[in-house]
Amino acid sequence: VEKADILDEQAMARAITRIAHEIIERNKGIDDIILVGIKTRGAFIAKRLAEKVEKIEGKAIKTGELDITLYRDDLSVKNTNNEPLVQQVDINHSIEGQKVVLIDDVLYTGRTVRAAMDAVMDLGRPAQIQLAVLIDRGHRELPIRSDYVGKNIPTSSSERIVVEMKESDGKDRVAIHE
Ligand code: 3GP
Ligand code: 5GP
Ligand code: MG
Repeated sequence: VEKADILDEQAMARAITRIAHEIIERNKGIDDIILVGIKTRGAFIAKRLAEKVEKIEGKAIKTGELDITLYRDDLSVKNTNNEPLVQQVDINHSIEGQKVVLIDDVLYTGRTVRAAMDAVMDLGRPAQIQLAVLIDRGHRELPIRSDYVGKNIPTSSSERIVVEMKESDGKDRVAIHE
């Protein structure tokens, strides 16, 4: 059951534009940055951020992708024994001394981000790892926070954030479902 719309197409575009500016400002440019999207929708957000950043700075930014699958019977239920598993690492740049910005659509327990950080650090020693998410829905189970947030949405554990993006869903929209 749909309860509320959180972001429409325009609001999502504005959030991504703002985060692009924040990434550039905080890092004083983009020379030592790699944007790494967590599939599926995190990778779409990463691609949109990369396009935005490249337009603003007038040069290319390094990008990559991680495929991390969660083994949960019920995706809305936390506190299961199942952990996210890194399936594929697609980062064709040296990590050494780079600032890696992980990007996901929704931040929840933080376990996926932890798995992503492990995968990145297996490749080398980054100077920093930062995190950007479109939605922070709370309920962290690890000491993880996002450096860049599109919107904070306090949720109950039984609620779900539905993220639709043009690349996979034909439209851009974020809503809460019960
Ligand atoms: P995403 O890969 O684009 O993030 O995990 C598969 C999909 O299920 C995710 O798409 C996400 O949109 C959706 N989903 C909704 N709630 C959850 C959740 O609590 N955990 C996980 N892993 N996915 C969820
Ligand atoms: P985690 O619990 O590890 O922070 O999140 C697990 C994965 O599921 C992440 O990729 C996250 O984006 C996604 N996720 C968690 N909760 C939700 C949700 O309510 N809606 C959507 N669309 N994705 C979610
Ligand atoms: Mg996700």
